[in-house]
Amino acid sequence: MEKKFKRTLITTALPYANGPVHIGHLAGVYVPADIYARYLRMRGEDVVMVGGSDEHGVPITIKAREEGVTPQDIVDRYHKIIKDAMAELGISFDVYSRTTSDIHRKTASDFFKKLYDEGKFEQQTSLQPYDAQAGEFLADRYVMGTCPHCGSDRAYGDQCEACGSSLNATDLIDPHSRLTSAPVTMRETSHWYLPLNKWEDALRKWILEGHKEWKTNVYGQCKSWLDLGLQPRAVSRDLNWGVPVPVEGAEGKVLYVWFDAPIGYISNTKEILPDSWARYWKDPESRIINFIGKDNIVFHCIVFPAMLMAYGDGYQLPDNVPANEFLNLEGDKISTSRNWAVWLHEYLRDFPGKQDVLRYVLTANAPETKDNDFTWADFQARNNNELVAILGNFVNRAVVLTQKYFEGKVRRVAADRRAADG
Ligand code: B3M
Ligand code: ZN
Repeated sequence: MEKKFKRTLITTALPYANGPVHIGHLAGVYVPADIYARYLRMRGEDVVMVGGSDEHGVPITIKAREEGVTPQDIVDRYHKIIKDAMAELGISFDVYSRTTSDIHRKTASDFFKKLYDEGKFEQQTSLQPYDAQAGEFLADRYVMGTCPHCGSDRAYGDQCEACGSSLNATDLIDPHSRLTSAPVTMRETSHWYLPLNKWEDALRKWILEGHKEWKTNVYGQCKSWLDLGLQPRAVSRDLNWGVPVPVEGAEGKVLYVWFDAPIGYISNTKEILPDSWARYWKDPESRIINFIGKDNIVFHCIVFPAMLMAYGDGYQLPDNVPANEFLNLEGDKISTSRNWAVWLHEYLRDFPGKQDVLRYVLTANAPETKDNDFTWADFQARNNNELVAILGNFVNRAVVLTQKYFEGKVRRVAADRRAADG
């Protein structure tokens, strides 16, 4: 039996504010989430859609370093570009905020503090990658090397994008620093770890037994993760950009970006609904749906749920995590660093007034079950053959026949009628 919910919280993955958004982000996350939110609203349901920029983490500091500006300059620039472009495309966020907001810093900091005070973390001293030439610890993405699983030589210290496996920097073969290209050395430092292993049984039960209806790509990734066995995961980093770790003796340490970012969904809900936000998070009659891309599955299905379980206090886990596959561009993987993308803000500039054409093409060609390809030839064909010829003709005939047989009058649709009846 399908359970009936009173309200729905739709979350959309928070794009890193280290660049503008492109059609891959749109097809994977924002257009499908927007369609779903609009559909529920049309049915008169209580729905809130939250989004915002992910403004912490190494992608931001790498970009700032490349340009010789501050991380704050980078996030201010791209947050505005992303926010304006999403609004112009008509993505109907109820809030589009940012993880550098005061409310988010406080929410994330308090979240960590509660888990810390309750002894939910393990503190471990370990050897971490260090760039002796730069005199800095190297977080995740500053380390590059060869993936021990698939052999790709472009794997990062937290994840291999070629095969999707999640990594620790110490797993990499021949790791080197992206700052100076120097070989990575190891130096001792102390961090807090969330013992995912302690939540493994609960996660297994919740996902593998409780959510067999999830998309096969999502369920399958979760299953292989769980079958490999979960390990404690560090939730702090030696970095000078992020939410400071709110405990004594943690100078120079910030929350790991993947610890603070999903808490952004909570902060953003609080920001627009300061009095009623908890209804969307803690009422068992509410449901939470996380729209994400496939590279974010483990964080949304394993790590964040484990954080919420550890926190307790009535927080609900997502009811579903619809993750899309990737959209390629003209047969090649979209890449910010190679500037191989159709950027939303540029599309909006080059095709003024044509928001719906892009939305239609990305929907018709959505990478729901496999990676799909966007080509300009297909864009043109769908515009000319499907929108202009088929839809245009359909609308034209409907209008002509309505004039001819119904005196040009149209019956109200149900949602309209409800609104009119007040
Ligand atoms: N910013 C990763 C990404 O853009 C990350 C998502 C955060 S969602 C809480 O792929
Ligand atoms: Zn790999």
